Amino acid sequence: MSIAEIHRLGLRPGRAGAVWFACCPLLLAQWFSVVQLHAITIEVRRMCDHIGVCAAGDFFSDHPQALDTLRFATKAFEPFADNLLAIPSSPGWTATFTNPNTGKSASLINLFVPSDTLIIFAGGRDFDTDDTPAVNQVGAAGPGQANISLSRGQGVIVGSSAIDFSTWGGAIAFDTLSSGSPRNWHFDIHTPPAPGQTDFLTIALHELAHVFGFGTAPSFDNLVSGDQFQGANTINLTGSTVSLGPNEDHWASGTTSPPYADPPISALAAPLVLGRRRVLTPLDYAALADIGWEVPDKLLGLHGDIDADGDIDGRDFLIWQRSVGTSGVGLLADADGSQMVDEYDLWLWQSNYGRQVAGNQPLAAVPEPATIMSTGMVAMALLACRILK
Ligand SMILES: [Ca+2]
Ligand SMILES: [Ca+2]
Ligand SMILES: [Ca+2]
Ligand SMILES: [Ca+2]
Ligand SMILES: [Zn+2]
Repeated sequence: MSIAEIHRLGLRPGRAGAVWFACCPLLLAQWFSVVQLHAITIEVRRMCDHIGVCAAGDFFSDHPQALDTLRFATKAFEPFADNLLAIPSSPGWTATFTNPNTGKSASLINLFVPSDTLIIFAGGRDFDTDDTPAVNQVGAAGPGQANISLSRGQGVIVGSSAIDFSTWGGAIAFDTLSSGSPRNWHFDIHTPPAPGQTDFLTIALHELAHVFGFGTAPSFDNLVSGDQFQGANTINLTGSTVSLGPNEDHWASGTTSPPYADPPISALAAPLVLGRRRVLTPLDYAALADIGWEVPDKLLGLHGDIDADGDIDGRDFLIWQRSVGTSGVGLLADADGSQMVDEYDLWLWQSNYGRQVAGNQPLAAVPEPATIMSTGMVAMALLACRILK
C-alpha cells in the first residue's frame, strides 16, 4: 500500500497507525481491501523539510499539532473526483510559488506530480513584516504557477474562456506572531477555539480554498459580474447570485449558506473572527463546483445528514457506526462522498450535530434524549481512538 493510499485513509505510519490498530482491529481487513478510488490526493510538504532545516522558530517545528490538523483540513477537498494528469519530471519545467516561510518567490525544476495529486508547501511567517501598517493577517495561500500548461486534462483553465481549474499545487502560510508575541493558535479539530484564539482549522480551510481557485482562478473571475458571483451551482443552492466582498475574492462579510434552518457563516466570508470556527459550507462547495471541481453531491447539501431525512441526529451516527471502514460508491454513511466511510464523515456529523434543514418537520419518532446522549458518548469514545496525537 502506497503512502498516498495511507494518507487518503487518514492513517499515517508509526504511532498514529498503531493507535488505530489497537482501537479498531476489526477494520484491518477492510482497510487492506481498498481499491481504486475516484478522489484526489493532497500531499502536504513542510517548507522546512524541503529546505532541510526544521528547528525552533519554524512554524511547524514550534507547533507539532499543526501538520496533522492541516492534513485533516485537506480532507475537505480530497473527495473531488477530477482526473488530473500526472506532471512528469522529464519535460524540463519550472514550478514557482510564494515561499511560505519568507514571502519571497521560490522555484522548483522538474517537480514530479503524480496523477490526481496536488502538492502543497506549508510554512509560516509573521505577516506584519509584509504589510505596513500591519493588517493582522493570519494566513495566505494560492495556487502554484508554472512555465508550462497546467490544465492536467481539465480543459481551458486560463483566460476569459476558462471554465475549469487545475494546478500542480501551491503554497500555504500561517502567521507566527501577533504584535510581537507568539500567535495563540488553536489546533484541536474537535473543540472550538477559546476567545482570542486563532482557529487553525478555519484558516487552513479558508486558505486551501484559495489554492483550489476560490478568488484566485480565472474560472472564478469569469463568474463574477460587478460584486456578484453567478455560478450555476451557487444560484441553484441559494436561488440568486451571491454578493462578494472588496476585491471580489471572498464572500461578503457574514455570508451564510443554505439549506440550514440556522445557516452557518462561511469560512470564505472575510474577515474571519478570532475565537470562532468557520468551516466549508454547501455554498463554498457550490462555488468550487462552479469553477470546475467535481464536487460530490453530498457536499452541496446538509453536511452530516447521513440518512438524508433533513436533520443531523443519533440515527445518522448509528448508520456511520455500522459501516465505518467500508469503501465504495454510494455508501449511505459516506457523508462527504469520498467513497470511504471514515473519521472525516464522523467529524462532519459531529460538527453539524443538532442542525436541520430549513423548514424541516421533525419526524414523530425522534430518539429519546438519553439515547442521544449515549450515542454522543460512543462517538466521543471512537474519536478518542482516532485523534492523532
Ligand atoms: Ca503577525
Ligand atoms: Ca475540473
Ligand atoms: Ca439525518
Ligand atoms: Ca467519506
Ligand atoms: Zn482569503
